[in-house]
Amino acid sequence: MKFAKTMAGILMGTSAMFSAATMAETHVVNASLTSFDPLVIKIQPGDTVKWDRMNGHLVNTKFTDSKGVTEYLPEGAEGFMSQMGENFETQPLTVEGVYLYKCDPHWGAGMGGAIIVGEPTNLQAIVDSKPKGALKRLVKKTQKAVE
Ligand SMILES: [Cu+2]
Repeated sequence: MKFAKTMAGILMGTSAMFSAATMAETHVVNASLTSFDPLVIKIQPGDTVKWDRMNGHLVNTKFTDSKGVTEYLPEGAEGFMSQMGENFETQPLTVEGVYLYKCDPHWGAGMGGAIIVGEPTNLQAIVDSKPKGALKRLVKKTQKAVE
């Protein structure tokens, strides 16, 4: 009897892991000229994002301005930076919230994007930081996507 119970526990644990693994998706964002398509992407926690057609582009979550370097990520999430031209794929994004990134060579042309993992927990905090310029436009588009 005890054995049967243990086996059931193991089987249940295994199937839970299996379903989490099969449900995780990889979402593709294409770089095209000086924009990302889709510009805002909504995914579930545990999913990954992969960028394609990245020749001449990169993705970077570090934004530099007169105040220094800022990352617009949910609390506890890790940023990322790809190599130039790399069709980069993130680790599974498990922390819910908004992740902003940009392409450094084309950020002057507004080449940035947003990943929304689950609920946009930190979006209001980003809005409250009063972003300017291209960042402000990116935040506006992110707000539009969650309306
Ligand atoms: Cu670019």
